[in-house]
Amino acid sequence: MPTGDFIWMDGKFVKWQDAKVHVLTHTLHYGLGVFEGIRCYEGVDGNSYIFRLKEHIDRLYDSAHICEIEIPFKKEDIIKATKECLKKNKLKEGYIRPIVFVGDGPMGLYVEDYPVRVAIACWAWGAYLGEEGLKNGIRAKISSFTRHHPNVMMTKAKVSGNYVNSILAKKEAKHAGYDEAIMLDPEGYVSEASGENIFIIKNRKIKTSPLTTILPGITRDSIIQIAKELEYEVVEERFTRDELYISDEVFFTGTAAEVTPVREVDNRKIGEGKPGPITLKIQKAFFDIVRGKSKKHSHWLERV
Ligand code: PPE
Repeated sequence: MPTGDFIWMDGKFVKWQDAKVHVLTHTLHYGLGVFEGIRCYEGVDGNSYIFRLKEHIDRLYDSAHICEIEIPFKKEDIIKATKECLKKNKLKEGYIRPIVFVGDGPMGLYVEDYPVRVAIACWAWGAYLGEEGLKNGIRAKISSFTRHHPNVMMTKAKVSGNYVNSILAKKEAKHAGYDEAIMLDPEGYVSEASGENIFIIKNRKIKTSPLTTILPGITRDSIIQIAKELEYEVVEERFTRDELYISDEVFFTGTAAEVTPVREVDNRKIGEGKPGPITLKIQKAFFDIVRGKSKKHSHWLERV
């Protein structure tokens, strides 16, 4: 992974090769850490803009709150460090990864007082599911792995340990020759993909899974607003696997995946088996906003 030369760690920048942790780092053993994934785009004016930075940092603090982790920095400090990280690494465009984790010292599950550490790294990251996928759509498979039960893992928190479920599902889908896994919730309704939220469209009506077993995606929220402004009806409602099969269009949203069309699910063509017109319209509106081509929602862009 081509990361930048510098990583912000616990309040200061260190060289990439010096951003190390001890093998007895608590999070490494038990998975109790929280993180974010944020994108920065080069705008049409040549400046860099971070997409919905405030909302990502708010979610980082919410994730920490859910896990009873106290972040030893103020939100303003993390926001400032995120911007500095891009500048220091001379990245005009890229992906930013803040992570809050429990450091080394005590072991065992119940620890009264543990060291909370924070790091922010950034790197250049192209289309998550490939340029080809972004343009022509990807093939997805319903996973044999169920998405977290909301009383087993906290799905509103972006917890490191939650991603074991995602990795198992993603590997299974890739081994079977697909690009991505779609997971059902414990009751059998469509939840989300391994690292993306999901939208379906039927007769111009747009549906996305409600905030029950999913990560409340910031891209998902942006797309709901964009679609409504384009005068589509959007509902947050549970839907089944077969409803997915007979949709006219399906797409994924995520910071990394942006707006990626899905052209096939479980060997069933979705619509005509290529990105549908509404998906393409929404995708274009999204990219116009993140690159500042459209002045709508300019408050979503934070100048670096
Ligand atoms: N669901 C999950 C499980 C998830 O991990 C993500 C982000 C989303 C939905 C979409 O959320 P948002 O980015 O706020 O729109 N997944 C991150 C994972 C990337 C990785 O492989 O690491 C991301 O897109 O940054």
